[in-house]
Amino acid sequence: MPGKFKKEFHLKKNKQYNLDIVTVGDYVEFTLNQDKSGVILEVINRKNYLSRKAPSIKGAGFRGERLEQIVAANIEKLFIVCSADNPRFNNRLLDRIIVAGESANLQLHIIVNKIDLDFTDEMSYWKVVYENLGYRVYFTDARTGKGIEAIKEDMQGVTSVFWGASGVGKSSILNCIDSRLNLKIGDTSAKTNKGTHTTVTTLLIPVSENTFLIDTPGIREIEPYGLKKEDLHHYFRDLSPYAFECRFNTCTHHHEPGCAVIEAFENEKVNPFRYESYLNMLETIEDDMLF
Ligand SMILES: Nc1nc2c(ncn2[C@@H]2O[C@H](COP(=O)(O)OP(=O)(O)O)[C@@H](O)[C@H]2O)c(=O)[nH]1
Ligand SMILES: [Mg+2]
Ligand SMILES: [Zn+2]
Repeated sequence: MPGKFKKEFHLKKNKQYNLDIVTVGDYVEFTLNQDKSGVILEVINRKNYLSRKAPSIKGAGFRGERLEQIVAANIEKLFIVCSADNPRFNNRLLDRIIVAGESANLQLHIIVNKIDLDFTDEMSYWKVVYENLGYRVYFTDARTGKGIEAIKEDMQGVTSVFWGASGVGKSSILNCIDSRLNLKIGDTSAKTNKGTHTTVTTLLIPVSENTFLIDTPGIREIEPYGLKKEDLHHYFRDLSPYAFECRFNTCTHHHEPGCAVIEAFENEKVNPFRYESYLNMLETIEDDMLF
């Protein structure tokens, strides 16, 4: 991509701070050189994209604000990958990824991998919670291939991104889906019980003519980008129906009088872990964000 183009792009976007001018899944116009290298002339407008707040100082803008990091563009489905254990299932992280996926308008599915490590059957509880929200939940064991067939069927004909914490088994699952892939698999470090980052770049993998998979590096943290406190409930399917009945239309469902979400929580109409998760996310959204 020529440097001149980068500059023009930033001017055109009128200081809309995107870290990534071109990302995985983008369609581009390009010229092909004789040596088979290419020069990008134009990035076609994205239908949608999945993003988060850039995690580190590397992603800080000139005034210190954290920029948007785009994971992938032009996607239909997001398969959120969790593991039953090693690393331990974390419902708050799952809810954060759900918010990022919902706000990008993706079809969401949840994979609970390493189901062989669920000795207490805890995951059956969570399966019901998320299926009641309308998300399909797959139980898989990527080491034996158990449960992978259903995922294979549901990803036909679309572009799917696989996203989740490091070490949950994203690359292992993709290797099961297509044995030709041979993606590198990491070791979960016994010391921290956290995954090591084996997948370092995001890869778009063609499986068949219209079916594409995107493998992503694992994440430790996720904060959705550009979210306002009063909009967060839109991405919690179980809370949003109550939000219409709140006294104030700017209600954040935290402490406000006449809040129908709080009332629903108190009357045990919403799952307490989900409401807790909502509050936890609400707290991490800064009040005066620049958009
Ligand atoms: N017990 C168990 N281990 C798994 C399973 N799937 C993957 N693993 C292991 O988990 C580790 C991380 O896998 P990897 O695919 O690299 O995870 P990624 O970081 O999400 O891509 C590797 O040691 C895998 O062998 C599973 O279903 N059960
Ligand atoms: Mg990986
Ligand atoms: Zn409210």
